[in-house]
Parts: sequence; C-alpha cells; structure tokens
Amino acid sequence: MAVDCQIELAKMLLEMGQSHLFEHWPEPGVDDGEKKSFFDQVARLNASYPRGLASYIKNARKLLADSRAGKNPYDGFTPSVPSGEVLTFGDENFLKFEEAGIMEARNAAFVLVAGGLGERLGYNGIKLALPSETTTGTCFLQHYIESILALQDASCRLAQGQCQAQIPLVIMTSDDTHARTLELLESNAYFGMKPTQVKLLKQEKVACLDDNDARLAVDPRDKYRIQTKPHGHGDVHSLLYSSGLLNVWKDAGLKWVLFFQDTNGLLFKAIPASLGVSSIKQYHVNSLAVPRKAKEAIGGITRLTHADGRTMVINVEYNQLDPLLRATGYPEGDVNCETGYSPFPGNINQLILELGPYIEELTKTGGAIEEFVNPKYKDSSKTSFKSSTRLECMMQDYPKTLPPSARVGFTVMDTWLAYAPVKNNPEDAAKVPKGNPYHSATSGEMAIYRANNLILRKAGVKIDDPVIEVFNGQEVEVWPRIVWKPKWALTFAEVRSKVGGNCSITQRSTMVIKGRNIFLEDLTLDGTLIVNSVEDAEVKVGGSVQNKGWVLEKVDYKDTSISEEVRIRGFRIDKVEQSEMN
Ligand code: UGB
Repeated sequence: MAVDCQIELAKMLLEMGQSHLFEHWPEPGVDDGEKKSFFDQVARLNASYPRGLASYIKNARKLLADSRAGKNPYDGFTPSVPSGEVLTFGDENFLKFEEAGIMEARNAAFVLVAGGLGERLGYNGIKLALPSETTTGTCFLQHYIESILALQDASCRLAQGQCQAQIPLVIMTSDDTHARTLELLESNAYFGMKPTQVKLLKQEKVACLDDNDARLAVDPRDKYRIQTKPHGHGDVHSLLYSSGLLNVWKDAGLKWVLFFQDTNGLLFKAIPASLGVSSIKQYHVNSLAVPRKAKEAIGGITRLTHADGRTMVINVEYNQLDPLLRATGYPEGDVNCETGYSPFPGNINQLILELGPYIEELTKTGGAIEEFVNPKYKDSSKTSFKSSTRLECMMQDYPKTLPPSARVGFTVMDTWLAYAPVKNNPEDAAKVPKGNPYHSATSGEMAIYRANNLILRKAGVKIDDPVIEVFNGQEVEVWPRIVWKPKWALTFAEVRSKVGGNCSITQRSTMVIKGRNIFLEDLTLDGTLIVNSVEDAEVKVGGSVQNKGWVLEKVDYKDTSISEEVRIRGFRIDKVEQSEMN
C-alpha cells in the first residue's frame, strides 16, 4: 500500500479517537513489516464496510449510547398482524402457486448465506458439507444444488424448449468457511452445476469495540492487529450490491432473488409455492414463515406502525415481541389465537425479493442494513464490557429502510414441509423442553423422512404410522426412510403424477428414488428398495418387494470412534439387505 494511503488511514483513525491503536508502537524502522500489515488490515476493514470505517465507528457510538440508555428500538411503534398468504399443502390454491413458482424459477437467482461456523452445532466441518440425511449421505450443498438444477429443468420444460436458463447461485462465505466451501465444490465437480453458475462472495469480519466510546479493540495476540468478529448474515446485501451481480442479473432478464440458510433440508419443498406467491401477489419482499406458538423462540413477522406514520413489516425477535405487545395495549402479550397459534407467524429467514425494487433500494443504501449491538456489560453502570463487542446485522432486517409503498408480505407453510434446520448439538437439543423443536442433526434428518412420507400419503400411498424412538436423548418420530432426488419431483403435482394404483409401505422400509421418470404403481414395499434410472428412461416400479432392509442402529454422540457426522444424529444405518431396480 502506498505511504500516502497509510497516512490517510492513520489520520482518519486519529480523528475518530483511535490514537490508542498506536500507543505501543516502537519508533520507525522497528517492526515496519507488521506496521504495514496493520494498515493493510485497516484498509480492508475500511473498504468492506459501506461508507468506511469512520462510519462504522460513528454508528457504533450511537448504538452503544442507545444500548447504555436502555433505549428500545421499537419505541413509538405499535405492532399489528400483517397480511400474507397462508398455504395449505396440496389444495388447489397450493397447486396454483406451485405452478406459477415453477414458471418463474427460470427468472430467479439463489443466494445462500453460509458464512457462519455454526458454533451451537459444535460440528468441526462446514455445515454445507454435513449430510442432510444418511440414507443417501447427500450433503446440504449437494441437495441445494440438485434442487436448483431440478427447478431450472422443470421451469425450462414449461417454456417448451425456448429456454437456456442457468439459474445463478451465489454463496456468501467468510474466512471461516470460504476455503472449505470451494474445496467441497471443486472436489465434487460442483455437484453437476456449471462452475460459471456459482459465485462465492466472502464477507469480511468487522472491528471489535472495547468500550462505549467505540475504541477499536487490539487483538490480544498481536498488537498490530485489530480484533475482529463476524458482522452477521446482513452483510449479504452490501456484498451483492458491491459485486455488481445484481445489474448483471437484471440485464439478463432475471426478476427474483431468493435468500436461504445453510442447513434446512426441507426448504426446496416450499420454494415453488412461495415463489408463486411472490409472483402472483407481486410482493417486493416475501418472507417464508411457519405457524408459531405464542412465545416460541423464533422471531415473529409483524407490522409496525410508528406514531409519526412510518410503517414496516418486519421480523421482531421473540424476546422483543411479547414486551412490545404488552406495552402497546395488549396486556397479555403474545398469545395464541383461535387457530392455536400466535397471529404473528414465525420467521424462518428465507426471503424472496423482487430484483428491480431491490436494486433501487440498494442504490440508495449501498446495501447497508440497520445494525444492532449486544454488549455484555460488567455491571449495571454499563460503563465497561466483559469482553469486546461489535456491531451486527441480519439479512431479514432489509425491509426496515423500505418506503411504505413497498409491497412486503409473507407466506406461511406447514412447519413439516418447510423448516427443519440443523443448529443445535446433541447435548443442548436433549435439553429442549418437550414439544419444542430440537433443530439438531437427528431431528433435521427425521423431518426429511416425515415430509416425504406425508407428501406420498397425500398422493395416495398407504404408509404405516411412524414409531417413536429416542436418539441422543431426543424423542423423534421415525417414518420409513424415503428419499428422492429433486429431479424426481419438486412439486406436489409432480409427485402425484408419478404415483398410481395401490401402493403401500411399511414403517421399517427404506426407499431411494434416483431418476426422473420413475413411476410407482401398485408397489408393496417391506424392506429396502433403490431405484435408479439413466436420464429420461422410463421405469415402472410395482409388485411386492420384501427383504431384510436397512436398520437404524443407535449410537452415542460421545462415542468418538464413530465419525462426527454420524454420531451427532445418534444412529447409523446398517445396510443389511436391499433390492435394486435399474
Ligand atoms: N451466517 C452468515 O452467512 N454470516 C454470519 O456472519 C452469520 C451467519 P444461524 P441465527 O433459522 O431459526 C437466524 O447462526 O443468525 C449464515 C435468524 O436471524 O444459523 O442465530 C449462517 O451460515 C433468526 O431470525 O442463525 O438466526 C446460516 O446459514 C431465525 O430465523 C445463517 O446465516 C433463525 O435464523 C443463519 O445463521 C432460524
């Protein structure tokens, strides 16, 4: 870096009250290399934050002062129930939205936020590499890519041969995940996607703050480094904006951007219908949501109206929603209504944005998202912190800056269909109060089987009831282990068109469907059946299949002789006997 750039940065730091950073620097000529790398880091921090590091320090001072004063960010706002679309899986309305969503998919781009390490899960790898289920061992990234490719094909088929669409996929990584994400893609030939379809954007961490004056924290291990921590998934907006990709997509005629998280094995079952909702209802912002029990620990989608007339539809974190309701004329706070659920649907943090209005908004904001700070104070005087803090931001806070004319809605789907993230380690999951979701590798895998079974049941297949089992201290429903490749079916209409006659499946069964044109007709399955087909070959599967099958064997998460991927779910699959059809 040129010396005058270093001088500019040093001046900025001094003006912003950061002289302590240089306090212990020896005279010129000593540690010059380290000093240079200090400025390299400052330059990176400056360039990666919308409007630079000085702006970060200013924002931090304001937010820290508000936090110290105990200011509620929702002061002056009154909550009310927003309007959105509540879908019932498999009914006419649902089918209509699914069809519209498949039509639109060729105009979509997908953005996967995967910069988080998942400390709560305590898994040593990146979460995208974790198997979503262990019947086939398909990892989350493979499942996501295959789902996008299947959407692309299904959408193009509807366009009747006119379509060359290659749906783009952006993956936001961080220093914690970047190299391993790239390696996962490269060592698996991008799971069938063209490498040019996939772009990785790496988020930078932000500077840590030592006190209420927003003095930047020096790294305890290196006096020439500023300590940094992740800024949160909200970075995705400024990264997309600065990458220039949004305009490339617009020029290519794309219309939608879909944001999603790293470990939800069900998400793509909900994508076609929710994209259809965005398209038919012309939503600029569509948040996917699930029914939420009052006070359940997920954010609620809420309309907020300010005394000064401002209004927004936004996720309000559960610990803020209940007090906000109590303070604004709802003495009982967040309570279930006649449906048995809170009227405020639960945010699952999957967003569908219309590209045009999104670009317009980011052109104004540069992609900056309203931030928050969460210092852990030493005592009630709130004058010092237990450890350094930093500003954070969340991608779902994007609508906070939108004008009231923006069409912001949501789509509620059944939880069993749309949401089963893998976030918690076995020990913590086992402590989750009964009836609440575990969000563990165990529950995430079982939820995939459950959803597939419920979909097949709705399509007319007779399936035994699940049995209840306990793995790693978590009580779960065990359904037949049925999985299919996304290209077999993405929508309910597709599933229905591929199932006929009288099919039945016993609880101890496993079925894997790997090809596109596989039709189940009068199949009786009691055991394990794997069906393969080469591209576009038609395979009819019927008759009685019976064998010893694949058996779930319990394992303990503490048993380190077993791989981490397996033991965190509390079972492994013993592949005793199977039938294969090709
Ligand atoms: N992520 C990043 O890409 N970068 C970061 O700096 C941090 C995370 P978590 P969180 O699904 O129930 C969210 O940690 O943030 C990625 C919503 O905010 O799994 O605690 C990371 O890789 C919350 O409202 O979740 O909570 C992952 O893909 C609720 O909806 C994603 O961001 C909650 O998810 C989420 O990170 C939920």
